[in-house]
Amino acid sequence: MSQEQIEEAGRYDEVRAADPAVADALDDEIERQRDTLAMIASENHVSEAVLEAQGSALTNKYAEGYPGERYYAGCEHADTVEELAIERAKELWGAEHVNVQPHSGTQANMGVYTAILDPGDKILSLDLTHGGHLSHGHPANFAGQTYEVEQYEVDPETGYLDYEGLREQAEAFKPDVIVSGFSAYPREVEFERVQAAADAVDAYHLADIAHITGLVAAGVHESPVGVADFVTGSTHKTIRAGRGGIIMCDEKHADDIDNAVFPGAQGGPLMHNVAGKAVGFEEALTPKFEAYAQQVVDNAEALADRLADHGFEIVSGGTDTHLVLVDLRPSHPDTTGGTAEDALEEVGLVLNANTVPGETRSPFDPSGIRAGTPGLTTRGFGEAEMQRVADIIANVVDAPDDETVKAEAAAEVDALTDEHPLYE
Ligand code: DSN
Repeated sequence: MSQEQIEEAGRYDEVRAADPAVADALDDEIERQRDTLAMIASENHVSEAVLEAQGSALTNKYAEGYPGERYYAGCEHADTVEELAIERAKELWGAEHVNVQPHSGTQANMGVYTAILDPGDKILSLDLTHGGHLSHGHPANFAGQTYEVEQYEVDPETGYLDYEGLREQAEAFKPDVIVSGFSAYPREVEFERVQAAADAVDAYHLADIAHITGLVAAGVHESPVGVADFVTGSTHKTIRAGRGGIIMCDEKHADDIDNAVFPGAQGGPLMHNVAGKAVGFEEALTPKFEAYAQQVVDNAEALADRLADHGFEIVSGGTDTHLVLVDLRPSHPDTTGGTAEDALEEVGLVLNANTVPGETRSPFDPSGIRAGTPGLTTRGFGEAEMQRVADIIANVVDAPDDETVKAEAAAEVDALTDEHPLYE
């Protein structure tokens, strides 16, 4: 096909022929991603290559088991793809053993819990409102319902993890596992200090690096691999390898982890997603990805600095990672995170309302907003653009009902998305 024919045919013409309603929604989603600023800290834009791999015919294949030891015939190409994903992951993170089959970060955590805990065993993890994650033991999640959970908090004054406090809490609670790794913690995690707390009570240490997989792989964040007993992550956030999860551990835990994932917690792996992981990991094994990861962090710092200049309270005073957590209460006592999220979405900037340490509102309409830079950095944004983004956030949050302000902000979003196109 000529370029013109390809453009005319459109991205989803097979889907359109079979199902116009779904094709419309898929087209609209591409348009939405092109025309908005994706700042949900856990999101990113994968490459066309990862998209293609995830849309491949491997979706048809059952491959229960592991390469060379499957329960079904016809797995030779599934084996190739899974072996490539594993080898590349080992190289990226330096792990002895890798399981690439978890369907998500939560499934990866479930795999580790299944491998090492019995129902009623004890988990010590960070409170959700302080930046933890549901799968670390929230009462609404299987982990909270299956295990006995106690939670630690960040220091209310500094917003940093309190490693001494964690150790004291561990000595009192005597957990079977301490979970480190977070979904709304903007500072570098000192995994050795968490390990010291775990060692003090002879507990396992599970480091969930879902948010920072890419930063760790690129060496711009300390690595827990070789420190913690188990490292879990998701593969679609900072690592840009498409939706899924991953577990890393030493060889001595390999069989326990593999058996816990399959047949313990999952059935057939999503081999098309494993193919996406393989392709995304290959892309991440390049100097270009290292530069990307460093830019993600530089951009987050630029965003935090400019928001602070506008008078916003940045939790912990800044960031070392890909995300910025803003406590709106001191600067905008009458504006909830939900109001800010809605007004920003109206102008095309998509982030999420988030709880903050010492939360005084509800998780459904909390007091903060969380903004991440992985997606915008993939689009090619640098620090200068992040300052413009911070100005949009500040102007809209200062006047969420002012239509003139919002029209100006929407025009600036259009300018930024035009300057840095996506999925052309
Ligand atoms: N829901 C993701 C996040 O936004 O942090 C984590 O699973």
